[in-house]
Amino acid sequence: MKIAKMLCLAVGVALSAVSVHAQEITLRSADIHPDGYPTVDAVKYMGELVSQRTNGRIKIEVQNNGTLGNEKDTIEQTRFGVIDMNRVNAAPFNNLIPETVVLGLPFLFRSTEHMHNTVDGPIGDEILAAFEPHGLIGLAYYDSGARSFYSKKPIEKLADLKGMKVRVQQSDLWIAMMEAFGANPTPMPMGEVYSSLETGVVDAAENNWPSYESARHFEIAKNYTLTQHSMNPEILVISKISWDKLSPDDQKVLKEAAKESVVKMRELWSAREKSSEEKVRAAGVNVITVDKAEFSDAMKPVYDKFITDPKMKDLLERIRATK
Ligand code: BDP
Repeated sequence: MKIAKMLCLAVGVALSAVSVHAQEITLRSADIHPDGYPTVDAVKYMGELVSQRTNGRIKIEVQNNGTLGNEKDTIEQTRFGVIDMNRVNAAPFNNLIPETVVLGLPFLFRSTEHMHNTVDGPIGDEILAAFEPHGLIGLAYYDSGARSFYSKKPIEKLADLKGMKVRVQQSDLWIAMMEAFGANPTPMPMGEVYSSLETGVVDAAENNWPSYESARHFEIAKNYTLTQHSMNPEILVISKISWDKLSPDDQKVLKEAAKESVVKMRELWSAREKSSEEKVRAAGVNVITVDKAEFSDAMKPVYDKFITDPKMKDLLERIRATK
């Protein structure tokens, strides 16, 4: 009798362990971009891989279009486990995680290849590791091309930015950068930029071709000036609270799928950069080329302000030395 009872108990424990193990997990992932934007499709692709590799047990549900809120707010919600995953540009992390600042520094990356070599190697890993004390696990970097100005009045030289009200992302680095360009920075979330351009709250903003096109800012700010002042990448994170609930095996599946989604994203990105550029050119946007040296020469105060301690100096030096 006693043995039978014990057996029953053992079977019961084993069964409950199985059911806990087999529990379905749906990870909600935030993105402000619309359907079809490369960041959105990359995380969906990662979700397909994860679902295949866990026999449908773990799913990623991408909630894009900013339905979960603006980037700064969703970062906070991700830190507190309200949102599981988040794909955000590096800029809104800057004030929270100083290591991320180096990635956005003006005229730092010499080429897409230089940026890839930096984020794909030990420097990239080191910056992702800096997320953990802030309740976030950095999973991957995605491309974001180069950011350039767009404005109602054409910007043809540095002096044209003088006093211009320019929307920036919510980051002290970006505020300082605009001040160094001579502009008047107005930080705000991406979702407010269209109406702010329309009503004249700002005269200009800056972004890559795909965002300029997908957010339809080209309809109002019809001059696009190829300053290409920053190649700040996108970052995919998962809440540490959600992460710690996963088994080490599941964590491995997620990490690998995230890495593989980077390869896919880079293909999607280069195609989208071209198609977005074609679309806005066809819509009659005035594309302006400038003397980039004039703009980059004005950036010394930004480096002086943010690259002060030995850690940041070292990071910057190693990025510069990267091929
Ligand atoms: C886009 C990024 C997005 C940022 C946006 C912005 O993909 O994450 O929110 O720029 O400027 O390029 O706010």
